Amino acid sequence: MSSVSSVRLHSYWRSSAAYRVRIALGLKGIAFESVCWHMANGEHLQQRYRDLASFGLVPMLEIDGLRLQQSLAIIEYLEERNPAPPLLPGDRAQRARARALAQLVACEIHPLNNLRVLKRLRGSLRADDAQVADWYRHWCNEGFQALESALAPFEAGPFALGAQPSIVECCLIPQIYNARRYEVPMAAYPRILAIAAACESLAAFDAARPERQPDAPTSSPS
Ligand SMILES: N[C@@H](CCC(=O)N[C@@H](CS)C(=O)NCC(=O)O)C(=O)O
Repeated sequence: MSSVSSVRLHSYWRSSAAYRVRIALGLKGIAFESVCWHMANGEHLQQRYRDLASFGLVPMLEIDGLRLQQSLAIIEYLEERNPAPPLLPGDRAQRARARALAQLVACEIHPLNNLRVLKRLRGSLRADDAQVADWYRHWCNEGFQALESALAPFEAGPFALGAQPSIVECCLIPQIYNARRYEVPMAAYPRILAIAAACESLAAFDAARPERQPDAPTSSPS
């Protein structure tokens, strides 16, 4: 196995894209240090963060002398660097399916509900809290409906692709956290809920939870 020293994840406790990478690092058993940027206060928009992470988005992973951006690219890097346990299936067709399910969350749900999108709705488009929540739930439901029906025929479980968690759970579990935060009704998604329940007992998922991060507030946040 490669050296695991000096792995630093630039993160924010509530960033779901950072949460994906925390899960992947945990599943791979790669120790890391968190460098926290207070996104709600706009720290990720400051030049000192841009100097490190040119996209100005969280997460960024410092590893092997590299600075990696984009959570899915980071997870694929980790997969190639530390192949065990695999987060992608060995079979090419299954790999394509796994990536498609992960991207359904990361490319179809999350970008529409990102902090800067919600800020724009509240700001220049003058949406109120109820309208923003409605927007959030709408896109979350659209994505979860597609995901639920894509997952339903596969009964092997308990995870999306079978006996082990994969890149799909790295993306799905943080999105479920967000959905619960915005009170998206989840009863229509039994397969998604079953996958979430299977992940709950695993240490890597527990350690990656937002509330367990060093920058998580000790009292209940808004
Ligand atoms: N596609 C990117 C998304 C990264 C991203 O948008 N991260 C959010 C936090 S979850 C962020 O930095 N948002 C900043 C903003 O919206 O201002 C990835 O997967 O890493």
